[in-house]
Amino acid sequence: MSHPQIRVWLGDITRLDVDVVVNAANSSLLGGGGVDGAIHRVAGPELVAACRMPGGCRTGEAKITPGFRLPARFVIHTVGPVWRGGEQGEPELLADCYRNSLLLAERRELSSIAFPAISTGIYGYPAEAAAQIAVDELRCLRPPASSLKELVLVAFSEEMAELYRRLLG
Ligand code: AR6
Repeated sequence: MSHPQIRVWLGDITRLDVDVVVNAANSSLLGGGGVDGAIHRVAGPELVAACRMPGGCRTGEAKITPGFRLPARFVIHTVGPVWRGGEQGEPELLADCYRNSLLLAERRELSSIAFPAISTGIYGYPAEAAAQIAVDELRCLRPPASSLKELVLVAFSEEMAELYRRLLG
């Protein structure tokens, strides 16, 4: 089994020069606020055109597009769950976001991927519980033929970076 390196990076995900950045999108995939707005602003109008997919993207699923003007070659759009107290399947759906994004990156033979803290902004998921899910999913062993070498957890605040560092030990 393969064991990609996990690192924490503090800053704006749109500046990262990795193979693919993950976007915390909504099910329309047509843009929004938070990290989604930042990614669309930097990638340019071609991104919204590429995101016009029949059916959009359901919660927990992941779809890939080019990165256009971003330093990253691709964007994986995933839709995190809206926090409704934790009894509505939120943990499983959030884990699906990480799992399906990693699988999609492997299917495209990509080696580096960066994740924002999906659902922890506008969607209200408590930061510590969400960070634990992110760390658990990224720590899962990958298949021997996996292309993935580097997994980046992007924190947009010092608190989130500390949280990731603590959970990673
Ligand atoms: N780089 C890295 N992380 C960021 C950035 C950035 N440029 N900007 C914000 N974050 P959010 P959600 C962090 O709200 O909770 C949109 O409208 C932020 O601090 O972007 O999944 C979509 O269209 C937080 O930790 O995503 C959806 O409607 C994390 O990214 C909805 O928001 C996620 O916050 C999705 O909400």
